[in-house]
Amino acid sequence: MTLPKIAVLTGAGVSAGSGVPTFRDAGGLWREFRAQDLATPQAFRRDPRLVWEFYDWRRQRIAGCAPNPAHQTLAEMEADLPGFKLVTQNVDGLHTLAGNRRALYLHGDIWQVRCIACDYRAENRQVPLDPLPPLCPRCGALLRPGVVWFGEPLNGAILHQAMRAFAEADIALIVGTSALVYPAADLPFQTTQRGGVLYEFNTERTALSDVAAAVWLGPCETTLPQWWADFRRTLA
Ligand code: BJW
Ligand code: ZN
Repeated sequence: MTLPKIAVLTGAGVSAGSGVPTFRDAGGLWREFRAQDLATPQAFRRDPRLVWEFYDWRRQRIAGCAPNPAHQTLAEMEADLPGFKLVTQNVDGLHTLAGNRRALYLHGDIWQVRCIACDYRAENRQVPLDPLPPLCPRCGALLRPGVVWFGEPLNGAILHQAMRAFAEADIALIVGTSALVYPAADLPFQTTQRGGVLYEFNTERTALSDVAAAVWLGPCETTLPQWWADFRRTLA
């Protein structure tokens, strides 16, 4: 039997069950804070300390979070299916912690810092950060979080690999994302335009629900492991 090629796009909802705040649903970060004040290059130029306080607070919160059964299921899928590709919009690193070795991080990594003046970049897991804002050890300029803000281009090579994964997929799983942020929200259409199917896992319906062949409504930390257990039996 030929195993299906599966591509997965995850968003903040996959980490909600681990205690990481989402952005747009009830209790989400963009309900309390304005994205344009905290997640744009203009905001960082205007007030780097404020932006760093926001990221420092989130890093502290994420540092206390562990992968949940949805992350673990996606790690199992990567181990079991040769044609499996995981693409995430999340910056929390929980997919890697769960065991995914080839996850594509579209919006960067909250545990990376990079210099705004020279080419210094590094992993930095210090929580809380001291000093705040952190400074480049090479040239003394400001460091910034290694994430992709609104109005910034995504890493071209990562985006290219993600588009290819969805274009080649027989099945695309869309897990815990409102699918409102581009270009990530275009990825599922790469699959449907070439005859593949979408399955969605979310606590609410989204703009993609009508395009999906099936929607599993509920916390993905419950629905995704159940779906995978059932689907794996059909492959045996
Ligand atoms: C559960 C659950 C549970 C809860 N189980 N489910 C019009 C068309 C095309 C593009 C644009 C446009 N207008 C503007 C743009 C550009 C802009 C954009 O898309 N804006 C939209 C808002 C319209 N995009 C960009 O700017 C991107 N760059 C770009 O386009 O560059 C072009 C360029 C080229 C050349 C030169 C210059 C530029 C960059 C986007 C970067 C997004 N960054 C952020 C912050 C990252 C860093 C950080 O974390 O701080 O990424 S914003 C935020 O949104 C974050 C997320 O990754 C992203 C997506 O959010 P996500 O994951 O979907 O979360 P939520 O909260 O929205 O949804 C959670 C879902 O989970 C909900 O549906 C819940 O129901 C569900 N849920 N619990 C299952 N237990
Ligand atoms: Zn520097």
